[in-house]
Amino acid sequence: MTAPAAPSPASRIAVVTGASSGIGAATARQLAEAGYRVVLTARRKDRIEALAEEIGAAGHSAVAYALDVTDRAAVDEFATAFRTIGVLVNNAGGALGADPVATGDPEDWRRMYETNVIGTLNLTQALLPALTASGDGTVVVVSSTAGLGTYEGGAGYVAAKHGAHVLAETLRLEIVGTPVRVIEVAPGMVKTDEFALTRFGGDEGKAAKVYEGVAEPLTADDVADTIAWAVTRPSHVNVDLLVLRPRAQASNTKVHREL
Ligand code: 8X3
Repeated sequence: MTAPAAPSPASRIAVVTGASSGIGAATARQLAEAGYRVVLTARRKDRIEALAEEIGAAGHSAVAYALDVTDRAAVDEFATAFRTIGVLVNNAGGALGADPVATGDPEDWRRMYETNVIGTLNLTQALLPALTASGDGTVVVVSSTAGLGTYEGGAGYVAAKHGAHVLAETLRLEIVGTPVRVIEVAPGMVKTDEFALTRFGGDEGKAAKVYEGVAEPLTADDVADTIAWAVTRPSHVNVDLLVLRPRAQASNTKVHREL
């Protein structure tokens, strides 16, 4: 097995979006442990500041920067802080609603496109020069199995995640030959504190139903582990796309539930 590659000095900074909870927070912790200086971004400043403190107390390096990925002016301002960075993890995003196409709220669709696609576009465009300047950059797009296939009630989210998937795939084509690789990680059912709750507007009953009877949904740590693994492969290795699901989930529509 190839040992994890230690980040070179020019590529030691890793920016993680949506780092205030779930997959983003877990990824930040793991990249910090892998030797990166982690820049935590999210809208909720108090959360990322607490996480930066926690990572610092564990003997690693992290700073917090409050940022809304959909605010392009703020993203551009953020990017001026970096001459070089090694890793950008585009994790911010999420689902809103699970309505059929016939009745879905266009505003939910718009917001999902904004966070999952435009947010990723904003950060990637703004930081690509610094990733390239490092001589060894990695863009990670945390998409979803919803980016690869659809399911009933999922169209708004599925459409947005397909957008994120296409962004990753196209960017890889366009920047081949530069010292930047593009990794897409597509998780299936992950049980985090907020994903399903946010999707269902805070309705705990509906959120719980998502995972009902599923033996072991993935955890944020499972996904973070995969991201950290892919990022720490030697520079010439590009893990294009990694799909991960819990064992109990065979597809977007085939989930084993013990009820
Ligand atoms: C989460 C996977 O199945 O809720 O990105 O769309 S799913």
